[in-house]
Amino acid sequence: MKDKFLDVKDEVAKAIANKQPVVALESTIISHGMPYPQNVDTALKVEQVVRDNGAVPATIAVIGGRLKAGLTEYEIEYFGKKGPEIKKASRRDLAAICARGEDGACTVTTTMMIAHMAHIKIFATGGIGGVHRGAETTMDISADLEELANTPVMVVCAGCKSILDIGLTLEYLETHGVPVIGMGTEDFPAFYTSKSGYKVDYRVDTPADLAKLYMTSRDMNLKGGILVGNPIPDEFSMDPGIINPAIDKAIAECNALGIKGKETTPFLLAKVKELTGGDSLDSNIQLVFNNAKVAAQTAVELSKLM
Ligand code: PSU
Ligand code: MN
Repeated sequence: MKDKFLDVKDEVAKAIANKQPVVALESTIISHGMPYPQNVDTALKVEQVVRDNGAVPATIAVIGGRLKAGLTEYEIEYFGKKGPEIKKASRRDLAAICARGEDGACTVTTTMMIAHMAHIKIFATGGIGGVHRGAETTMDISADLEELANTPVMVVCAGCKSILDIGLTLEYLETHGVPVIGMGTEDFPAFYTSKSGYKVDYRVDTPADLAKLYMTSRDMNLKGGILVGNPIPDEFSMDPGIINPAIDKAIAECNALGIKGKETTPFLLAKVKELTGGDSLDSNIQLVFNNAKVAAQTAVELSKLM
């Protein structure tokens, strides 16, 4: 399918037209979230996990000024190789990137936007952006939260990293009316570990219940998305005694170097990975697979309700 700005890959367009399950996947995680070649390998495997669980994957990106819902293997490889050279595209970048015919890596924000344009309802990622520690002076609050407040896509993530102020992130989501759901848990997960010390609003135990919740929100015409915190499986969870000091050190270095704005999150992600000697990357990959599985199963249940 083609329109003025958006290209929906044939397989994805067919699935959407036939009310079959589709799961959106983001591309910043490929270009900025992981190193090459693990990023390409993971991106392709995540698509396979979505397929194995009965849904069609649609990795979302901007290529040559076109919004893409669904990438080819070649395009995923291209994205992974170019890595952080590709501009990280948030909401404010989208028009400029398209007007200039450039490439853009889609964050949670722009993946939600493009998924919604393409009528995709469920999106799986690793972690979302949020309110940064020290935001009371820097005002660094991810546009992801604003998008969750406004765009009706369900985002399945493993919570957020404590590179953020998780408590303030949840406060912000509450203010903006975003339901925060725990998949099989009352605890909001902290990405590398299953518990952040904060509670979710509601616990849900099955993909069918997630699908029903999403449908109810849409039927009620409520604006905004739903955030699902799906904890990292125990066997891949990290030792808080290792990950927490690494995060603290990464933040201290970030502040000392005066890194600001959109560079902050990619810097922190890379630093944490460096400080944990690759262990954090393994956990990161596994939790993305786990989110893709839950998202695909939810999309399957959702297609039964449509
Ligand atoms: N947090 C992670 N992994 C990620 C990101 C955040 O644990 O890959 C990426 C996502 O694409 C997210 C973006 O949408 O960073 C948020 O960036 P910022 O904090 O600049 O809004
Ligand atoms: Mn920011």
